[in-house]
Amino acid sequence: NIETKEYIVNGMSCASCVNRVEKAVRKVNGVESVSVNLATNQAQVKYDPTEVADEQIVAAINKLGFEARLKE
Ligand code: 9UX
Repeated sequence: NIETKEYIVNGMSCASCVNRVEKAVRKVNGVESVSVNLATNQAQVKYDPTEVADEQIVAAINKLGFEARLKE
């Protein structure tokens, strides 16, 4: 099964930031799709929870210098 989760991503200021985040998250094993919204500072990620955990998605974004967390 595929889960859909929303993350808050702080620190993005232009469209290239969006591309950087999407590219990095897309590379994570188990991620099926990612869509980042610059206006709302949110990322929607669809992934297989048997292959990847939230923490790994957050870490992939934070590694780029942004500040991500799971949306409550
Ligand atoms: Mo834009 Mo973002 O000039 O990491 S690429 S601010």
